Amino acid sequence: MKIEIIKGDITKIHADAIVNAANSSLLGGGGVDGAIHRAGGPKILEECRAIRNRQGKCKTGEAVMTTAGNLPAKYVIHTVGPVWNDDKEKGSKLLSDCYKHCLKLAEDLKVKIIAFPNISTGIYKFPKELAGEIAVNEVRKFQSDIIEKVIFVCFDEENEEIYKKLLKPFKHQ
Ligand code: AR6
Repeated sequence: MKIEIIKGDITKIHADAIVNAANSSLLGGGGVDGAIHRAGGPKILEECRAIRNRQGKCKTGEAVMTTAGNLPAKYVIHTVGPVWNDDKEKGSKLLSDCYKHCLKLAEDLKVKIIAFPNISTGIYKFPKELAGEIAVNEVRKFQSDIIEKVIFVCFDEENEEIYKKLLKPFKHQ
């Protein structure tokens, strides 16, 4: 699996799936969630509502999928990251679960290229360095014959620098 870093807006990315850092209501919010719903249009929210009606809220660490409305991607995989509350062990486990469940769901959807935002590092205040370590570890651990490329989309410079540093040792593999 190739890993790439892009600095920018995930709603502009041409991937088979982009990941949304949602909340358990699945009904939208601020940050990347707001941007995805704004750019993707009402179809995404409609599908999120249908999921809620079917299975209720999405628990922290879990993931669900919708189509991507007007976005260039095919699918949006909505995952709910943990809110940082100083419990490093519990938070780390839940954030790892987000990446694992998104990758698993992407495989089920036969996704070749998937783009992740820096889940939980905005409104949910998860420490960026730790979140980056978890993201890179989970992606590197995940063995897939289906997913060919994972893109980490960093919106802010701090995250971009963190990811560059974390991925430097693997650059020539
Ligand atoms: N493209 C890529 N990354 C982005 C974009 C974008 N357009 N906009 C923001 N980011 P956040 P969270 C980055 O707050 O911390 C929502 O209200 C941002 O810089 O979007 O998981 C949900 O509904 C940060 O690095 O998500 C939840 O209630 C990263 O995306 C809550 O926020 C995540 O920041 C989830 O909080």
